[in-house]
Amino acid sequence: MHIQVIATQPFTDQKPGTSGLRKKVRVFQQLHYLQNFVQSIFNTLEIPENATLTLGGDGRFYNKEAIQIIIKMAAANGFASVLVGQHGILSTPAASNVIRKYHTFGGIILSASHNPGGPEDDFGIKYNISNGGPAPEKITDRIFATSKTITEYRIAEIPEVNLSKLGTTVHDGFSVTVIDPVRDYADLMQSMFDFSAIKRWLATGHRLKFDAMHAVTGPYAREIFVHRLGAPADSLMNCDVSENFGGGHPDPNLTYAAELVKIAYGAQAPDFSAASDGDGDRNMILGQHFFVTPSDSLALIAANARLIPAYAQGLSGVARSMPTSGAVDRVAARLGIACYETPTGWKFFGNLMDAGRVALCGEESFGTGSDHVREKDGLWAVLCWLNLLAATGESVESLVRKHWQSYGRNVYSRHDYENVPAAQANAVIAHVKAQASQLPGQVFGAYTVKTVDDFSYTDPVDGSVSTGQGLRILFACGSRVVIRLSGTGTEGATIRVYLEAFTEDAAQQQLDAQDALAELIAVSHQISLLPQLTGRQQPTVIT
Ligand code: G16
Repeated sequence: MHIQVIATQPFTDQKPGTSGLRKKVRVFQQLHYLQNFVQSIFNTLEIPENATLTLGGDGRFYNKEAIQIIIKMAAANGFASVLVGQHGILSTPAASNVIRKYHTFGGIILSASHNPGGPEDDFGIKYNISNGGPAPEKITDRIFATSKTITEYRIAEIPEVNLSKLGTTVHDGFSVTVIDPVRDYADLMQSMFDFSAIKRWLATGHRLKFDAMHAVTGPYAREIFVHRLGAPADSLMNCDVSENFGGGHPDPNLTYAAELVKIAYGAQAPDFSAASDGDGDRNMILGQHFFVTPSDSLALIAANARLIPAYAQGLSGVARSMPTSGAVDRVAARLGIACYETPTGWKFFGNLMDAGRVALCGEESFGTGSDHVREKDGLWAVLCWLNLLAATGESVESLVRKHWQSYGRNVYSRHDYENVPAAQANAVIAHVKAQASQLPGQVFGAYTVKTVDDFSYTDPVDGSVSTGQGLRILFACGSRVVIRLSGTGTEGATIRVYLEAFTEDAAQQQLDAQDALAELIAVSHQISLLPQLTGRQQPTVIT
């Protein structure tokens, strides 16, 4: 096999964010840009003999071209083989499953997740390690450092692989196997959940609507919900994968999944509606005229996990990201199991799961998952809910309301201010930081500030420390405001303001979250001066 060594110049902006490197497609299309980053990944790794790389993406624009380049670079950098999803497509949780099931050395996942796709939109790439999870910070930091000094990359001269045809091709001892992306994943799901009970639930007049948002989970949803669980074909919507996600924003929340939300709040609303995102790791759960916040979803799954065959023996522990509400903490306390609070980013859960400390994790950003893989998993979350509905015979709304009655309600909302000029966003953060020492003790209406800090995390397994993970304003009554900048955007900055108040009052629990949090929202503006510093009066997205 002939290997070309191509001279290149470093780029200065290849720092992985919350979940890999995300940039506009046009940035990735610059000469050598993708290749530099891939070579930086490979240079960072010690690739053993006979190593296999898992490879796949969410099918967005530029996926196919990038896959061919990465296959050739894997061949030139010492990998013995590559397992690639058919058409170059693997959902993120399915890729994690492939890495684990076939014990591959690691994986490259091409995805910008919930960000829009197309020639003018976003692309992304991240490396997952052999446990199937996103590379931890110590590896992503090394990749970034390498990208700043890189001078050449290696690429093999082998023919393009026919990604549509399942099977193996070999070039000078280097093999590429195109695998069925759906079967292994669907088998895993069937082994974890009570498919017979869900099937019965669906056969006895209950209706489900699943929106794949023109993204990667379409074929998985068809196999699982229609072929294996017997749901009618019209239970699915937007299930054909498109390179630009039908021109939409494949982010399953109340704003961007508006088509599904309209159905779930309509006259003929299905019993259960759900959506997932671009690469299939996020989920949104809806009942009839009822939205379940991701934080509540996590708490409810934890509280009822024993009804799901995979967790019938109970959970070892749970974890949530810092901005996620404390609802799951209350469940963990009652169950007498450990609960960990990590920074935003699924990569922080990996060590806890590998050490057997937690079985269930979740984030307010519509991510829930368990130790069956090392990524959050949208369809898994949907199946958790279907299993709980089938096992209890309750509706989504009654399950959640009963949960609140029993545990109290962590009223919760996140306000996003997208595409803010970076200088303005930084000014908001700087303004809060500057007051950190004076705020404690100050009274804002019903709220007295208790502490203000910038969250830092020491991984209990390997002792690594991550600082600067989000400003926390904690109030004496237990309510809190968290402010941080997103690490996944590609344009300007996104300010995220997370608002949480706990109530055991039954009347308060009935309120819409925005009404219940109205005063706290006003206090957050008063403290951060966000409206004045950004000129934004309203968030772009409320979840
Ligand atoms: C990624 C990470 C998540 C994180 C989310 C939001 O999700 O995997 O752990 O919660 O981004 O991060 P940020 O608030 O920094 O934008 P995904 O679905 O985009 O891969």
